[in-house]
Amino acid sequence: MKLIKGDITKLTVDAIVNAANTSLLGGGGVDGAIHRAGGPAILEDCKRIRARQGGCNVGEAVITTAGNLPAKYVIHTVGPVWNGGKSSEESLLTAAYKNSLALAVEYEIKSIAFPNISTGIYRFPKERAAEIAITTVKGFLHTTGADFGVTFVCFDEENYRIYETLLY
Ligand code: AR6
Repeated sequence: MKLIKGDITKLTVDAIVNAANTSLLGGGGVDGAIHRAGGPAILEDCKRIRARQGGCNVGEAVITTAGNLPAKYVIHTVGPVWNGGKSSEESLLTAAYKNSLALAVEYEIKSIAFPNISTGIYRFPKERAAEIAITTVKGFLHTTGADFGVTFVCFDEENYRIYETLLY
């Protein structure tokens, strides 16, 4: 597992993960950045998925082209909106990481980069979100024996410091 500070749209990995919403139609934050940098092919794929299954539920994940990005795929997952912690937010965030990883295995992806899902517009407490992200990824790699590189990409300094403390 690797940690970097920066913009996930710049990474040359097999898949980058998007912190999307249930509509899959784009938004602000990292979602906005991915659609802006990747171009319209990503939204076209998202619309096809919407036509098929009506979007993406919280905790689930879908996969599209990465359009003009250096990555091959974008895995769109939907983290929970933080609502005080009593609305299954922790298990839904765990599911978002797990289901993204399961899709990665299915597509024979060898390298994947995650943003800090739910910790922006969705206001999930950053420290707890980082613990969940790291524990879930570690657990998944351990139990499945999956062999791929996972990069945590922190955009803001606060998240970067939290991950640095937890990982090293
Ligand atoms: N690269 C990596 N990380 C980024 C980037 C970037 N270019 N830009 C922002 N982040 P957020 P959420 C970080 O708000 O909380 C959208 O409108 C940011 O610092 O993007 O899951 C969706 O459509 C933060 O740590 O996602 C949804 O409606 C992290 O990405 C909603 O926001 C996640 O922040 C999802 O909210």
